[in-house]
Amino acid sequence: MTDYYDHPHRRYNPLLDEWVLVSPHRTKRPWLGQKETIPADNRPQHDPNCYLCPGNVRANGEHNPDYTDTYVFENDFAALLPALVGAEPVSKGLLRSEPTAGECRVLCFSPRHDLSLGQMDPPAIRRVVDMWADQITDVGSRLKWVQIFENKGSAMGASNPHPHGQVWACDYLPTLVAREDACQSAYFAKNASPMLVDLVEQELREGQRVVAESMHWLLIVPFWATWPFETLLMPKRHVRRLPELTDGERDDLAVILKTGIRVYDELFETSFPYSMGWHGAPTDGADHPHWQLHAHFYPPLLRSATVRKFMVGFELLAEAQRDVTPEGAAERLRALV
Ligand code: H2U
Ligand code: ZN
Repeated sequence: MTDYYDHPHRRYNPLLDEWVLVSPHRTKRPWLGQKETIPADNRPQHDPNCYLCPGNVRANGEHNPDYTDTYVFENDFAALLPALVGAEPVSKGLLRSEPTAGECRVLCFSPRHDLSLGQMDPPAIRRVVDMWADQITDVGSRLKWVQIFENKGSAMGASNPHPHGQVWACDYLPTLVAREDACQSAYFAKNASPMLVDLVEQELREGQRVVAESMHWLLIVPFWATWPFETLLMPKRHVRRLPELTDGERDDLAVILKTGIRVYDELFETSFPYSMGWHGAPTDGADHPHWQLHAHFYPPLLRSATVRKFMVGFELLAEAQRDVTPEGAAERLRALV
């Protein structure tokens, strides 16, 4: 019997209600694409020119304190600003806009300029987990969506190698989040169970897409992944938001984060670039039982430290596409755990 997953097929993404084209037979095609050069990485523990290192001056003239674990400050170049008094939506035929308000912060993961999140030790990563959860509680008390994320590596547009993440929080549900919300809500209405809690069960049963499993967490390459080594990290029990995580779940999260990032780094023997971020129930005061907390990792690399995937051509114009199957990607990552 031929496995139809060896042939071109489409896979459905139930979180975003969209499809991805999978073309596994194409993995043997010759590749003459761009080779990027990897800059040598021998960073000092403290860089006097880094605007995130302890004690240094930022763009606005402020000095960072001599912080010893994590440090949060308001982004000096925030993409979202406090509400503009009297601002109204505008609608002129097909042209619509609305005012938005929000808040942006920078999260320093460590005083050490030379480390990445994955190179920190688990107790230090645990403090980052606590910082993330505290941001949801604090900023979430004012705004309905708190997006926590990390851009790692210049390939993902990070402006500084100092280990750091960001918070962009807003008074509306952003496009992708609104779609995840609608999809999880429709699934819950139909199945009386949160979509991603059911997914954890199914992926544990099937096993082929599992990268790592711990007592409380599951790391998989989603069946519908669009980026070659995209992963999805979920708690095994139903948890809606980061602050709900228990002590044990937070410690365990620190360990599986370290494992996942180490495996990424080992895959192409490079400090693996990615954008990662947390999705949980909106912080608008409602219960949202359909929501399950999860983190997405979107890494751009395809076949080496220098060959990355670009979303171009058919993907920009028609539908996302991948060659290597999610099962093949998971197998390669799992072998390094
Ligand atoms: P990225 O490296 O992921 O781009 O994040 C760095 C953020 O730090 C970026 O959003 C902010 C930038 O606006 N920043 C400050 O807030 N103060 C500074 O002195 C420089 C950069
Ligand atoms: Zn630094």
